[in-house]
Amino acid sequence: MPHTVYFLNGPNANLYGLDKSGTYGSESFASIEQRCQTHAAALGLNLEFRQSNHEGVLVDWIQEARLNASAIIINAAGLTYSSVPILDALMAFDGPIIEAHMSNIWKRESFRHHSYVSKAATGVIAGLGALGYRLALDAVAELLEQPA
Ligand code: DHK
Repeated sequence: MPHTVYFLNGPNANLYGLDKSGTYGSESFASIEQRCQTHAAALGLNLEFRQSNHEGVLVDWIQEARLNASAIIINAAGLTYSSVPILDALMAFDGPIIEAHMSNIWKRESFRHHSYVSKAATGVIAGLGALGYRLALDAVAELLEQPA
């Protein structure tokens, strides 16, 4: 049975490629997902790639992952810096958790320098754009190969 990985994306991630500031590059969110799906398939992973603008929906999906997934990759976007409910849900998940950000959040405004998600994360990848998402998939593939 292939491992299932939930890749959860938070508010406004659907606007990647459209955002005028260029912070998140020019690739569309749909194209980023497609490249992640191709990479996950090559790694033998079953990928659930989802996006929501709503905190409670993300919490529901993290709880769902407890039953259906071996690992979580999460870019909680703006909720990274405020969401105790997302942190609490992640703390109840047993497998590896990778926190991923397109941008280098530590090079940006100071309000982006404290992440609640990091408290639950196995590791953090930031600043590499969509490449970081594929590296996050590489990381979970390796972590899931290791004996528990
Ligand atoms: C994405 C967002 O939407 C921001 O709110 C975060 C993150 C950074 C990213 O780099 O992917 O601050």
